[in-house]
Amino acid sequence: MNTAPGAPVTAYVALGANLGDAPAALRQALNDLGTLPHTRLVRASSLYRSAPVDSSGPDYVNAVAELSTALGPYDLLAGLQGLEQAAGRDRPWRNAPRTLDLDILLYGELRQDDPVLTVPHPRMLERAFVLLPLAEIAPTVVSAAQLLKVEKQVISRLADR
Ligand code: A4P
Ligand code: MG
Repeated sequence: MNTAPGAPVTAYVALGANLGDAPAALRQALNDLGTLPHTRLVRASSLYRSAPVDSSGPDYVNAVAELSTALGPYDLLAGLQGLEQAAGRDRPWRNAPRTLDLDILLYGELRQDDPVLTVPHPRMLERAFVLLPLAEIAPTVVSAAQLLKVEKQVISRLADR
């Protein structure tokens, strides 16, 4: 599935963690994203805190990063999974608490739905913990109507990145 790098594409990645020192894990991951091959970190949102949604354990810390990457979407996904592994990610069950989760929200204009990769991320529009940080760094990507739909979800801005 590995492909040669092509022209740079803008991709948005959601970061989440609710085990260990979650803010530290997210800050480390934001740095590490810029070290992926053919990839540059363009901007990063603040860190946000919210209760687990369809998950368990401590509150989550979430953020969104904008990347410029010449990696293809599957290579980017593999790179993100490598960073999750390096952060000690265990997968005992779906939606289990985690030290680091990195999901591709958007990859350019790509629309893809297969067992390995679905973009746009199928649950992103349901989640304030994705839409608020995404709107912070990419206000034109999220509409007011989309933000209105998640406005009742409790989420607080924790810190600058
Ligand atoms: N996969 C398919 N599409 C993608 C994509 N766009 N980005 C596949 C990343 N991976 C994608 O992921 C399972 C499989 O999804 C991968 O093998 C990949 O090929 P995973 O990270 O192992 O499993 P997961 O995290 O349990 O599933 P997923 O789908 O990431 O979970 P969700 O739906 O994103 O939910 N509550 C709060 N407050 N904050 C959170 O961050 N996160 C979740 C995870 C639940 N509740 C939360 C939070
Ligand atoms: Mg994931």
